Amino acid sequence: MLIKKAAEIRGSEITPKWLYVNRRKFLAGALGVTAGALAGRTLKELAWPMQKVVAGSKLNVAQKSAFSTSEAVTPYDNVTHYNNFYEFGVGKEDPAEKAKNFRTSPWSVKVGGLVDKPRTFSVEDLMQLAPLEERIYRHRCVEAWSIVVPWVGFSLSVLLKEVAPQAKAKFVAFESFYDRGQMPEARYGGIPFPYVEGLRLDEAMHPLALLCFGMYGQTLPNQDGAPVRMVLPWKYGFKSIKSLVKIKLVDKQPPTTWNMANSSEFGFYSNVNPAVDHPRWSQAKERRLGEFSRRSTLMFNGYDQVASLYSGMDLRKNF
Ligand SMILES: Nc1nc2c(c(=O)[nH]1)N[C@H]1C(S)=C(S)[C@@H](COP(=O)(O)O)O[C@H]1N2
Ligand SMILES: [Mo]
Repeated sequence: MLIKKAAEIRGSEITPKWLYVNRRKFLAGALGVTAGALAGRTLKELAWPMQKVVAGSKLNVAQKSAFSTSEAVTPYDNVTHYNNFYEFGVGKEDPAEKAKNFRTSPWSVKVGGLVDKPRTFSVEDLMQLAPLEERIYRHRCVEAWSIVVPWVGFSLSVLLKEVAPQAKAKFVAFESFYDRGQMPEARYGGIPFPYVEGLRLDEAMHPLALLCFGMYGQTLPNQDGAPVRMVLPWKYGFKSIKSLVKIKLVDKQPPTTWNMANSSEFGFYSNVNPAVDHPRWSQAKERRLGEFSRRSTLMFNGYDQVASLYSGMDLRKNF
C-alpha cells in the first residue's frame, strides 16, 4: 500500500522539490519498518494521507528568518491532514475534508480596543505591513504530537505597533471566525465558539509571535487556519488561533476557549513545559508526525528566548 502511494507522490508537480526529498526520506523510513514495530502506534497518525496535495497560491517570501530551526520539516501532507480545528470537526482528518469549501475571501481583521489607531484590515492590507518571512518553527500540540512547519508571515508586533497600543493595554484578545452555516460540525466540538485566545501584551510583542499567512511557500490551506492565523511556537498548539477576525487590546486577562472549557486542564499561559504534566497525561515526550519514536519535549519547546517573559513566575501555578 505504501509503495503504491510512493509512486503516486513521485508524479506530483505542485510541491517544491525539497519537500519531496523530505517525503522520500519519510517513505524510506516507513517502508523499512515491519508490521510488528507498528503495533501499538496510532496507525491513523502514521499513515500516509490519501488526499492529493492541494496547492494554494504562491507567496512572495522576501527573507528566511533567523528564528528558523534546521530540523527536518514535517511533510506537507502530514501537516495538512492531521489538524485540530474544532469548527470543522473533532477528528484529526475532519478539517482537511470539512473545510474544503470554507470561504476565506474577502476577509477582514478588526483591530481595536485600547489603541490610538483602531482599524479594520483586509488580508491584503495586512500582508502589506511588512515583508513576508519564512520561519521554520517547531509546533507542539498539548496532545503530545509535534510538527516542524515552514510558516510564512511576520511578527505580530508589526501589526500591534501599527494600531498604537495605549498605556492601559496589558493583554491582547484574539477571536476566530465563526459561522454555524459554514461550520455545522462545530456543534459537536464540546467547546464554546467563536474560538478565543489571549496573550499578555509583552508576549504578543515578542518577535517570535508570528502573524501567519502561509506555509510551505503558499497561502494557508483552509484546515490550517486560512487566511490568517497566529503561530506561537513556545506555547501549546491551541494558543495558535486560526482564521482570525478580531484582535482587541484590553486591560484585563481575556477568557480563552480551552480554559473556559476545562480550567483545571488548560491554563492561560500554556507554555510548553515538560516538567508540568497535563492532569491526564505526561508532557515529557512528544511524537513528531511521520516519525516512529518519541523525543523529549523541551522547555518552551526549545525557544529559550522567551524565558525572561516569565522570570519570577511560578510556572506550575501559571500553567
Ligand atoms: N479557531 C481554532 N484555532 C485553533 C484550533 C481550533 O480548534 N480552532 N485548534 C488549535 C490546536 S489544538 C492546534 S494543535 C493548532 C493546530 O494547527 P495546525 O492544524 O495548523 O497544525 O491549531 C490551534 N488553533
Ligand atoms: Mo493542539
